[in-house]
Amino acid sequence: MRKVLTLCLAIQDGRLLLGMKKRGFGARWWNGFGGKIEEGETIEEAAKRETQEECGIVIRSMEGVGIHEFRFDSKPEEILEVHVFRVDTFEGEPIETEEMRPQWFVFAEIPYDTMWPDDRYWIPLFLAGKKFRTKFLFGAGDVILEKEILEVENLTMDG
Ligand code: 6U4
Repeated sequence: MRKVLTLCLAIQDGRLLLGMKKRGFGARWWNGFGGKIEEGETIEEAAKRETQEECGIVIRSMEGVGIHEFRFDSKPEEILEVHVFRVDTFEGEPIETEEMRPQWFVFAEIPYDTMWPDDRYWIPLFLAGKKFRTKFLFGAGDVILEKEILEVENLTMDG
């Protein structure tokens, strides 16, 4: 079973916007904004809706830059297909919501130790403007058991 999710990361003035997830999946880690696709939505629409719900900003332009496939050895039949977007322009100021506490980080101070453990492997590619496809298998305690990080020219599913 494949679940499609979105993950939006905004860059402005050499800083990266992350949110401290206050509840749910990935709680107590700094993360991008995003979540599930609702019925009738495109992936892009879902990405914009979740970002607005979670930190108040309205995305005006973004680009799809990566696709992750996450698996957990406790649930091997399920693949989380996470579509990553780089948010280039938006309206409004990030605000704290029930789900997230947003904060800007200069690139040198990105808090990898309190982020999903895969982030340190692909956020540098993201910051360098690359496109990527990755696969990670997580074990108990969300440790990485297997990983594959590919830089790609485009994101087509069979590419
Ligand atoms: P709801 O139903 O909103 O309570 P929630 O448990 O908050 O669901 P969800 O599905 O909204 O979670 O969003 C999960 C978010 O976490 C998505 O933006 C994708 C992101 N994510 C999941 N696994 C990740 C991983 N290994 N590394 C990462 N982000 C991940 O950087």
